[in-house]
Amino acid sequence: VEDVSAEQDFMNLGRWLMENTSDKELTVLMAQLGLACKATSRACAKAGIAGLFGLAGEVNSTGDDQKKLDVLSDEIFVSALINSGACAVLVSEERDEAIIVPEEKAGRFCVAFDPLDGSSNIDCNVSTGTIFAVYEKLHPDSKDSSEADILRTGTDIVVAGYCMYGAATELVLCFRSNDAGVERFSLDPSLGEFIHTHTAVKIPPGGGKKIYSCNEGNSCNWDAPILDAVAQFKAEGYSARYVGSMVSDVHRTILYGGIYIYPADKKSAKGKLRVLYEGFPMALIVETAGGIGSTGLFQGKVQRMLDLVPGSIHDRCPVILGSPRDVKLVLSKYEAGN
Ligand code: P6P
Repeated sequence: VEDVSAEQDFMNLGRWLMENTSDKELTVLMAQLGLACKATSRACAKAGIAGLFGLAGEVNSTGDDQKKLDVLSDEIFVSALINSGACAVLVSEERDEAIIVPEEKAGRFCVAFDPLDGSSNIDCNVSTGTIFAVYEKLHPDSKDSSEADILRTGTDIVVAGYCMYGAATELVLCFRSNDAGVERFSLDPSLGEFIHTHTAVKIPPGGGKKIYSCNEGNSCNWDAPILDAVAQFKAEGYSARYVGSMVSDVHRTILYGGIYIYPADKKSAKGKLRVLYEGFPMALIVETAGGIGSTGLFQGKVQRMLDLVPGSIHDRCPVILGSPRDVKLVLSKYEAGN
């Protein structure tokens, strides 16, 4: 066996899962999530040819215009997850209500997902992505399931991940139960397999590449601490990088270091981003990579994002996440009593 050459030793997602979790139901669930990511990647790549650009005419729970690819990717994930036989509750950004999986197809896990986050970028071919968080039911042996199984703190998450549909299609996973850390897989289209490329990814400490990422078009509504922090980043020579697609902005932040900020402001007391399928998964991945995920001042105190308890499946929270040095600089502005 030792003489198998490295280039023939494909560590694909399936093999990585088998070697890193003994939970067969979770392995099937993750394999189905991987299939849905591949199918969504293919749909995004073919959108122009297949006439999938443009609006589907509906509006989703966020109030965004639903684009054809949004609807298609939502259906791909819902079908893959229900047919995994591993899910009991599904929450999709594209659906107002949670899906309680029929008993004959139900399993132990609950998945919250944004099937195509950043979809406003689709028609101009800017990268988008899928973001997901996996919980185990509160009472796995019970036949009953409800939203209560998923309206929990981010510290209960079993697996967090995202898939970025960019120049390459890249899947990033974090198994809370596993000390492997943040794992990167890149899709080899010729094989149709996610190949493991990086293990135990760590975010740079901050102050290296000096990048801050936020929508400065909202700065007229920001509170003083955020204004002061962004002013300091500029004074220190930081570059502004903002794609407007959370997966792209957070993936760059994890790999290059820096900070991604979508704060609460005068117009939106909870900010814009959703707790279950944007804030939580990204905060868990960033924390596992050695970074910080904070809400900034929220509901009267500066909080660790993962400690929140969402009040509803589409609840929102402020997001300040990235390299420790950079997030601490922002939080110091709150401590300064700004
Ligand atoms: P804004 C996309 O709609 C999204 O949910 C995230 O992917 C992205 O980071 C953010 O909203 C962009 O919001 O207000 O800057 O357009």
